[in-house]
This record gives sequence, structure tokens and C-alpha cells, in this order.
Amino acid sequence: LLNIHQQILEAKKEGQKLLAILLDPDKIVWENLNHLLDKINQSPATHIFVGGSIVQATILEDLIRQLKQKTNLPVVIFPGDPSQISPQADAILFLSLLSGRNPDYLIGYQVQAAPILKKTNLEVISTGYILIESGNETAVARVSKTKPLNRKDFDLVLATAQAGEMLGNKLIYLEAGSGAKNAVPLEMIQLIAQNIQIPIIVGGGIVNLEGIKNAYNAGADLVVIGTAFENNSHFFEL
Ligand code: 1GP
Repeated sequence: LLNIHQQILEAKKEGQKLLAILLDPDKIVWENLNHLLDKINQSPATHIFVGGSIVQATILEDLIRQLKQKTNLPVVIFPGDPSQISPQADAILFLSLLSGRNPDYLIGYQVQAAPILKKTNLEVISTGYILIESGNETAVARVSKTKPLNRKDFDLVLATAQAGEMLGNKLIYLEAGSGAKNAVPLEMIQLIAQNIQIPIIVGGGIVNLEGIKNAYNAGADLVVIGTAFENNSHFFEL
């Protein structure tokens, strides 16, 4: 049986595109959870990402338990900090915020998380996380106290992604930030995709099906949809 990282590699090899719905436990309307779970099951999503900038641990556990009971999709933690670890999930994106220069998000939190993760069976997927300027201040920038990379500085974004690959990251996540006004530029996705070998995740500010398709065509292997589905559970039916 392939683990989640191997499945992503396999999909990339086959040219099969992946889609994650991002659920922020903090923003879940619990009365509507069953409806939401139905919609997730009917959607083309291949993965569920769970996480947020600030999340209460018990809420995270409750949500993941429900997701594991009522969907068949792999649940991947997309943590904002080391408190967001649940042994009930399948995997965790072990993020390093490569675009920033805040040591906590580069290595500090990872050191805190390592002994906790060692006690779980979670699949740990090393992910280079690169925040790109989006035209508005997003929670990632605010909470991490880091500056996103200039969306015009393609050379710097590429060098950052390549450094992540050389450091041994298994995935590169190009992030505009949740609720981004502007998504990651398509030409930027294209440039990175042509110049690194590892799979690319793209998210932030993608609000319609065309945006998803364009990101795929530019070279994204997995697209993350948070806000658009949060605001409209019929999003994928359009
Ligand atoms: C945020 O990339 C994800 O980390 C999704 O962003 O909420 O804008 O879809 P949105």
C-alpha cells in the first residue's frame, strides 16, 4: 500500500491532478457538519487538509474523528503550530516557512513537534512552504510575522523552491494565503514546475473552477481550496 507521499508522486507521474479541501476547525459550523461531509464526499477532492493559523486542540480532534468516520479521503494536517497534531490523521505536512526569516517557523516549531510526532504513526511529509505576496495581508503573514516574497520576483521564488528541494523537502507549497486577493501567478507556477522535480501544491485565493484548471495547466500537482468551499458548499457543482 502506498503512503500519501508515494500516492502524490504516483499521481504526478501519471499526470493525474489532485485536489484538497482545506477545513479550518475554527471556522466549522458544527450544526452543518453532516451536510458539509456529504458535500465533501460528492466533490472531486482527493485529500482533506485540516488546520489553521490558530486552532483549539479539542476542536481539531473532534473534526478529524468525524472526517475519518464519514469520509474515505486521506486526512492531512496542515498545521499552524505544534499544538495542531492529532494521531487520528493520516499524515502531516511538516512545513518550513522558507519564504520567511522567522526562526520559529523555519526550525523552532519543528524541533518542538518532532518528539510529539515520534509518538504517533503519522506520516510526516517534509514540505517547503513559500508565501507569495497576494495584494492583501493574509493570516499566515500576520501570525508568522514574516514578509511574503514579492510576486514579481520570480528568481527569488525559484531559488527558494530549489533550496527547499535541495534541503530534502518532499513537496513545495506555493501559498498566496487563505483569502488571498490574488492567487499565485500562473507564470510563477509554470517556472517552478519546469525547474524542480518534486510535486507542487498551490493554494490561496483560488475561487473558481477555472482558477483550479489554470493552476493545473501551469504545473500545480495539487490545488488547495479553502475559503471558496467554506463560503459555498455547492462550489464544486458549479
Ligand atoms: C490557505 O492555500 C490555502 O492556506 C487555501 O486558501 O482559503 O484562499 O482557498 P483559500
